[in-house]
Amino acid sequence: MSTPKKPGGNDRRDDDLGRERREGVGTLTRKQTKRPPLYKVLLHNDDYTTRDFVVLVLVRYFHKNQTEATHIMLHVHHNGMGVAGIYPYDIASTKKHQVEQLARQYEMPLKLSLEPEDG
Ligand code: TYC
Repeated sequence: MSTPKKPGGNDRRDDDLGRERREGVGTLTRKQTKRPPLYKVLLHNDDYTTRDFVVLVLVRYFHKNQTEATHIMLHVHHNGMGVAGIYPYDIASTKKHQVEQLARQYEMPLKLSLEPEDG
């Protein structure tokens, strides 16, 4: 049985396969649109970073609204870590560095890490 499709989801791999079948240029066509591996940006709990600072980071760098940001912050506070966002490696890495730099400026010990999305 095939995997059900998300309604309205743009499945680029399926589009590629269709084009490959028509044009017979599988390898080349697929290479151009293959999705990059994704990385989770993880936030780690600590005792000193303020809740407001974590919420600010989630709003400013990870485009969460106030409600979502507060929810994620509390999840990290209670469970030790949580996902701020999921991005291709370069974007994930840049966000990690930008937030760590901001945390350093505000003298907060906030730590972030990256983890491949698929394990
Ligand atoms: N534990 C912190 C406090 O009680 C809040 C906090 C939440 C810190 C999430 C870091 O990633 C974090 N002030």
